This record gives sequence, structure tokens and C-alpha cells, in this order.
Amino acid sequence: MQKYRKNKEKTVVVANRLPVSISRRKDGLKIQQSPGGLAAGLRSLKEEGDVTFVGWPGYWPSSESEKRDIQKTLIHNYQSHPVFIHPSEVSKYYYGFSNRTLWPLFHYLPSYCSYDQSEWESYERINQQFLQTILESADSRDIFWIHDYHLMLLPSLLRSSLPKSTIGFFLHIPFPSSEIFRQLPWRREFLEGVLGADLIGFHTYEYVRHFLSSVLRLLGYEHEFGSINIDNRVVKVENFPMGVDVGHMERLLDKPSVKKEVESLRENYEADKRKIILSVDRLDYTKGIPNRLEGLELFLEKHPEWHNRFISIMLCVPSRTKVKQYSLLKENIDRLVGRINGRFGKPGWIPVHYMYRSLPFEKLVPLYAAADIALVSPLRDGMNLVAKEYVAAKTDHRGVLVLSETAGAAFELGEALLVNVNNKVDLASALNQALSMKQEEQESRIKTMRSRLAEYDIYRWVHSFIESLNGTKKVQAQREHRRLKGQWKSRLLADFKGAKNRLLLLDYDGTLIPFADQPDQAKPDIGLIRYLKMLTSDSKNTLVIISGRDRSFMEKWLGKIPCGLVAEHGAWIKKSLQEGWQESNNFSSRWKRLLKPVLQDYLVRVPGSLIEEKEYGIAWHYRKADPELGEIRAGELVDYLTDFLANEDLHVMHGNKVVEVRNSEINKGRGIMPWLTGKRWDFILAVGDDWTDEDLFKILPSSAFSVKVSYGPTEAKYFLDSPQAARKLVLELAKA
Ligand code: ADQ
Repeated sequence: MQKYRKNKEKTVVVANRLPVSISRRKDGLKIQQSPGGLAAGLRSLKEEGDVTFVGWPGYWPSSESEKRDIQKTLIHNYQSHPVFIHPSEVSKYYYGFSNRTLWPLFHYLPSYCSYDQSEWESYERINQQFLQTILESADSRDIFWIHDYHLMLLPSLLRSSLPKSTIGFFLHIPFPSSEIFRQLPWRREFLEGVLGADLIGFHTYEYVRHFLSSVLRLLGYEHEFGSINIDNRVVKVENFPMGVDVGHMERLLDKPSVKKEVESLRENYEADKRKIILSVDRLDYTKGIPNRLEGLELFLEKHPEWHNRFISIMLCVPSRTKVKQYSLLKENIDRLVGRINGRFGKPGWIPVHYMYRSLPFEKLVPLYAAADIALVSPLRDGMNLVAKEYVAAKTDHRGVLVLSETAGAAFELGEALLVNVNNKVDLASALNQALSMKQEEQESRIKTMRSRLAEYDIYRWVHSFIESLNGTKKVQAQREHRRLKGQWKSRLLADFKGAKNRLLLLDYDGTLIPFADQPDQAKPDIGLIRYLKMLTSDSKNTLVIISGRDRSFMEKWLGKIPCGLVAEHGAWIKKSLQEGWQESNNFSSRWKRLLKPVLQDYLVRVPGSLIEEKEYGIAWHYRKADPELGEIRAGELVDYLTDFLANEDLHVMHGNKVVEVRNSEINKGRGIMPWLTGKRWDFILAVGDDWTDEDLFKILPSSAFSVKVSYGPTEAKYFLDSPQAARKLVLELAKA
């Protein structure tokens, strides 16, 4: 394999297809750079450093020497590293798994899906093959940007090989609702695969929501404002609506040859007083071409006044012709076009001009510019660039866009006539409205959409993705800096060893013990008890275990350890093994009976939730409930209780999968006061995981070590990743 080593940081763009294509001609091989907007946008990254591409050139070399020659040319002339995919794998990985499983499933057509084990295995192999090509030419200083549904396993494969690298992933198609996504037999592998990235991008916020919901339901990872914590890494999930190259469009429209073409198209049709309705798509069943034709047929039935006054130009690029559904679709379209033209055509007028071919962009642009209406009617579409290109081409602000509401582009192009393409009546009346629309209205709609597209064009899209990816890396680096390891850990251990009076304040749930589905399942194991006893066997150590649990639980499971205990967030205190439990104050608990019926109601409405009653508090736990329903109801409950208890001296807390009400004077900071007052400590360590521990961190002297288990906003000085890491720290201190 060719080696291509770089000497400065670069962006490696990885996609199924390279931005060049190879074809065999009589006079040898022809290599052509793809003209697409995306390729141009990506090349614009060059201003900030090298850009290289990794992908399939769509060609299988006839010999080893031809392969080497192609490789050399692509690498040196086009900064493109080819992944040569054997034809037998192309049929399984590309036509098979990518286009017969993922494509229909993600476009909400599960009945078109096949779930074939050998195609899945091929998909895995090809993702591995991409990894190998990447590793031959890149290293962990590079920024990797992986594209689309063909390579969804690659982010985590790359993360395993280059753990410190910066990886972004962007999905160009919709991410479906979790109800659809979970039908995929390899759904966990897909989510885990993508989560290897630092930043995951989608066209719309709707797809972001669907993805986060699948991650929560299938893998159990929560998110906070789109950030997910996974194994000490933060993964950001955001929407980046892809734009088009508005500037390039304007420059093309200024070219005399293009201008001439627009004029001649207009003269042609305007002379006959006919308007142009344009549709441009790949021939794909997701593009709603039959629906569009049926809508047009109904329009012709209902509006004879428009006969002979428009023509519908339908341009379809051949696509994935080896997949059966595509050839069936083609037959269906041919039949429908024939039927409409047969029913309504007259001498000198054929309503539908259907062209099954691709056009170079320079030929497409005059069509966009001349068309009075663009009819874009996908059943589902990640974004749909045709709709945006049409608007971008309307430099004179004349034209109407009729757009399906299920295209990602509909979120930004709200001034279009938005239609439900399954509703023929809706389509037909939108066509009537579009053909009859006054010029001022056209101008005002197009102007608004056009300025939005000019603002967020393809360059802005590329750069905002890369900026956000670098931003995510910065957040990770800041967190990493506060992680209790290396020099911080050594200092903590050294101070601990040098101290004679040490106070160790350890929270229980989520710190010493991971959370369990039911609160009473989270019991300390023999190992933990042993570590805690080791710690207390050193007379220099004073250990206090602090919890929101009631005192009977604490007594039962931790009562034999020679340490202090604080229960119910500080309401009850047991100073040492020899002493009994004391109330930290004389709190009232009569208010609990007011609350019980409210919580009982939530118990019924949220299956899997439970109520825990303590002496001075009452908690509603929803760890085992449906995660999304639990969060919604918890938010609602907090709002309700805050209002309901406004005149009471009570505090409503929303903790980790729990809503708890307690007396407002009770908090963990007050709970540990008996240890903090009256004695001088030369070492203090506090470890906690949840926001109730913040009261504890806040009142510690500045010399104390405070550690939060898991990442998030905190008063603590350091972070640890998990209860396992906290336990390890306890063991290290016990042994020190
Ligand atoms: P596509 O499904 O290919 O892309 P789309 O976004 O409409 O769909 O892009 C098609 C591109 O092909 C446009 O730039 C258009 O100019 C060009 N094109 C279409 N028909 C043509 C023809 N007859 N001749 C020449 N060119 C033609 C996938 C997703 C989309 C998402 C894009 C980008 O399915 O939802 O918008 O990626 O992320």
C-alpha cells in the first residue's frame, strides 16, 4: 500500500465515494473530479490546513499494477486515498446492506428492508477496510470527518485504533424515530459505532431528537442539552442543516452562456403562454415521484382551465438500478407518465416531459432559473438540496417552491407551499395556488428563503461543523484537566500520607455504590465493607458516610463500621460507632401526609416508579420507568410541587432519577457540621456524585480536596469517572 505521511495537521474526509470518479475509456482510464457543492465546500477547508479524502473510487482495478498506478495518481493529484471494494462486496455492502436495509429503514419504509446476515457481515468488513486505509495515511493528530450511513461503524473502529483522535460524523439521511430504528437487528452495534465520534451531526433537530431517544432507550445513556457522557468522553449531538453554494450559483447565472440558455427557455415557453413546473431527483422511491404524478393527474382533472398553459419537466437521474425496487419504480413511473400524457395531451401539448438522465450542473441551473414552479415532493428526505438549489437560482425572486413537509429542507423553507405528498388533493390545490400566485407574493416568499440560504451556505455548514468539533474537543480537554489523575492524584496521596488528622467524607449512592433499579438493591458488598474498615483501622482517619437514605438502611448496612453516618441528607446524624442517632434539629414531618396523594397519583401514571418514605422526607423514584416518560413526569411534578409547597418551609429536589421533598433547612453541608466545627483537620477529602453533594463541597475550606463522580457543573475541584473509580481511590487511601 502507498504510504502518504503528512507533516502538518489535516482534515481527513471519509465518505463512501471519493470526490473523484474513474471510468475506463478506450484510450485508458479517465479520472474526473466531482463538481458537487459538498465537494467544493469540503475543499474550502484547505484554507485552514491540508484536506485529504478517503473513499471508494467506484472502480475495481484489473491488475495489481493498475491498482498501484491509480493509487499513486489519486493520492498525489487529488489527495484521495482509494478504498478498492471487490465487486462481490459491492453487491453486499453497497447494494445490499446500505441500500436494501439502511436506506429504506431510515426513510420509514421497513417493508422494503431485507435483514441479511451475510450482507451485514460484508458491511462490517468494509467498515474495517476503510479503517485500514485511514490508518495507512493518517494519525491521531488529524481531524476525521466521516460521512453517512455507509460508514456508521467506522467512528468507534477508529476510536479504538486512535483513542485520542478528533472524530466527527455526519448523517445525510433522516434518523428515524426509535420505534422504527429498533427494528434493525444490529441496532446496538450501530449506535455504539456512531458514538465513537466526538461530534455527531444531523440535518435537523428532529433527527437529533430521534437519535438521542434511541441512545437512551437502547443503550441507557442520558444526555444533557445534546451532550452524552460515555467512558470519560463527552459526545455532542447537534443539527447542522446542509446548505448550497449560493455564490457559485450567482456566478454561474452571470455567465453569458447560462444567461442565454435561461432566456431561450423563457422565450420558448412564454411565447406559448406556458409556465414551467420543474422536478429534479435521483430516481428513488423516497422521492415521491408517483405521488407527484398522481397529484398532477388530479390537478389536471380538477382544473381544465390550466390545460395547455404549463408543462411539467421531470428530470430523473438513474440511480441504484441493480436494486429491484428501483427497476419496479421506473416501470411504475413510465406507466403513470404514459397514462397522464395519454389522457390529457393534445396536439402540440404534452403535459409531462420526462427525462431519465443526468445533466451537468451548468445545464441544470438555467432550468432552475427559468422554472416558474419547482415541485419537490419526497416521501422522506434527509434534507433535499434540489429545493435549496431552486431557491438559490432565483436571483430575480420570481418563482414558487412547492415542497413536501417531510423533507429536512422544510424546516428552513417555511415560506414554500408545504404539502403532505400522501394527500393528492393537497398537492393538486398547491399546484393551483402556485400557478396563480401573484408576483409580489412570490418575491416576498423567495426573498426571505434566499437570504436565509445565503446566510448559511455550504461553506458555513462545513466550517460550523468543524468549529463545533474542535469546540467539543476543547470541552473534553478542560474536563480531562480536572480529572483526578497524574499530578493531582499524586498530590492528594502525598498530602494524605503527610497528614495526622484526616477527615474523609464519602457519599453513598452513585459514589461508593452504583445506582440500582430499586433503591434497596444498592447494598454495600463485602469488598466495599472491607475497604472502608481498612480505612478506619488507621487512627489518623475519621470517616463519615453521607446519604439521602433513611437511618434504618444506614444502620443495617453500614452500622458496624467504626465511622460517622449522616442519613436523610443531614436530618439524622450518628457521630461514631459507640453513639446513637441524633436529629440534627427538631424538624416537622406533618407535611408528608399532604404530599402522599400527589405522589400516589404519579405512581399510577408512571409504571415502574416507586415512593420511598423517610422520616423527614419523601421521594418518588423513576429509575425503572420508561426513561422519557419518567423525565417528563418528573419535570411536571417538580413544577407542581414547587407551586403547591410555595408557602411551606420545604425544598423540592430533582436528583438522579428521583424527585424528593424535604425540610429546606436539611442539607448535607449542615449534616457534616459536627465534624467541621471544633476540630482542626490537616487533610479533608469529600467525594460525591449528585447535586445534593454540592452543599457539602461548598462549605469545605479551600485547602480541602473535593471530587465529583461523573462529569457536570460542580463546586468540586476534581472529577472521577464512575463509582468504580471512587472505590479504587478509597482502596488506594486505605493502602497508603
Ligand atoms: P440525494 O438523495 O442525492 O442526497 P438531494 O439532496 O436532492 O438528494 O441532492 C441531489 C443532488 O443531485 C442535487 O445537488 C442536484 O443538483 C443533483 N441532481 C439531482 N437530479 C439531477 C439530474 N437529473 N441531473 C443532474 N443533477 C441532478 C442525500 C440525501 C439528501 C441530502 C443530501 C445531502 O438523501 O436528503 O439532502 O444527501 O446531504
